[in-house]
Order: sequence, then C-alpha cells, then structure tokens
Amino acid sequence: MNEEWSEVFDECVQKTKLKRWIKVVTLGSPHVGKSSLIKSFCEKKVPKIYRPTVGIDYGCSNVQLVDSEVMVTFWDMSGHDDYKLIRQPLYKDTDICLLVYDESSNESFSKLGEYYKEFKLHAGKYGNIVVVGNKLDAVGTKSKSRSELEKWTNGHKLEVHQVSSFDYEDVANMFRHVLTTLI
Ligand SMILES: Nc1nc2c(ncn2[C@@H]2O[C@H](COP(=O)(O)OP(=O)(O)OP(=O)(O)O)[C@@H](O)[C@H]2O)c(=O)[nH]1
Ligand SMILES: [Mg+2]
Repeated sequence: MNEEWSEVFDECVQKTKLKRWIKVVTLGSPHVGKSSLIKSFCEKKVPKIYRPTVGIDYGCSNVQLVDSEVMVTFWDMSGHDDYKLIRQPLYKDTDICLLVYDESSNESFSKLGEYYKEFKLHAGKYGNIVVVGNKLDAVGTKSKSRSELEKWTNGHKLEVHQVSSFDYEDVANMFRHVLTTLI
C-alpha cells in the first residue's frame, strides 16, 4: 500500500473507531412485523411471505443522521414464547427497544405489557423504549383509539409511532427520529 492510501486507510479506521454504536432491539408478539420494519429501513423492501425469526436475527447498518453518522446494530428477536430463554440474556446494553404491536390485532396490543415487563426485568440499564404500531395500511387509519393507546403509553411515559412497513419513507423518518433523540 503506498503512503497516500495508507493515510486514507488509517483515517477510515480512525473514523470507524470513533463512530457511535447503537444497539436496537425489537420485541413484540409473533407476526407483528418486527423483522419487516428493519428490512424496510435497511433494504427498502418487505417480504410478503411470513418467515418467522428463529430465535434472533442480527444485522448492522451505517446510518447517516443530520449531524452525525452512527453504526446501528439490530437485534431482531422472535416474539414466540419458545425463545424467551434465548432472547432475555440479549437485552443488556440496549440503547433503543422497539416494542412493536400490529394495528390490526388487539391481541398484540394487549400483550405489550408482558414484553415491556420482560425487557425491563432483564435489560438492566437501557436507553429508550419506543412503542411502534405497525401495519397501519391494514386498517386504513390510526386504528387504536388515541385515548386507549395514550393511556398505556403515557402511563409508562413512552413515545409512540404508528407506521406501515411498506411506507419506507415513514419508517425511515421514524428510525431517524428515534436515533436522533437518543444521541
Ligand atoms: N399489511 C402489512 N403487512 C405487514 C407489515 N409489516 C409486515 N407485514 C407482514 O406481516 C408478516 C409478519 O412479518 P414479520 O416481519 O416476519 O413479523 P415478526 O414480528 O418479525 O414475526 P416473528 O419473527 O415471528 O416474531 C409478513 O407476512 C409481512 O409481510 C405492514 O406494515 N403491513
Ligand atoms: Mg421476525
């Protein structure tokens, strides 16, 4: 490697070391679209066929925010009870936990409390918990009556977003907002 390239290489290594790493965990009932939200943000595509996450999926992506660049690591958990023991030890050092429910499923909304407690019990110190109502397209309008939603989220002092994985721009805006709020 010549001297010029060596300097560029060193600079890149230095920048990578300095970059802030952010750990994002997704949690919520099976089939609510946790993996889809990540795919929507990182790849601008959402698989139509349901492939349940087996245990946990891991990935990372460089994200450019207005004033900084961050490396986001995604810890995408299966929502299935069978994987509780696998996912619980992985909550440590979480910066952002996305608690996801399906706008068209009241059951998934009513289960949020269980996932919230599970996360708090095993995470130790964490950054933010954010509630995400996904599949907004399936209900046409903001389905959860604001009062029902706000009763739960305000009670726990949680920020809430209602999106559809298929609306890539909306999903990207949500992730950017959540990441920017943290740093
Ligand atoms: N209509 C609609 N369907 C969606 C949306 N997001 C995801 N889906 C569909 O919902 C199904 C489940 O999505 P996944 O992302 O695999 O769900 P998950 O929460 O990761 O499920 P587990 O890994 O089993 O916990 C898939 O068939 C997706 O195509 C959305 O915003 N709207
Ligand atoms: Mg999944």
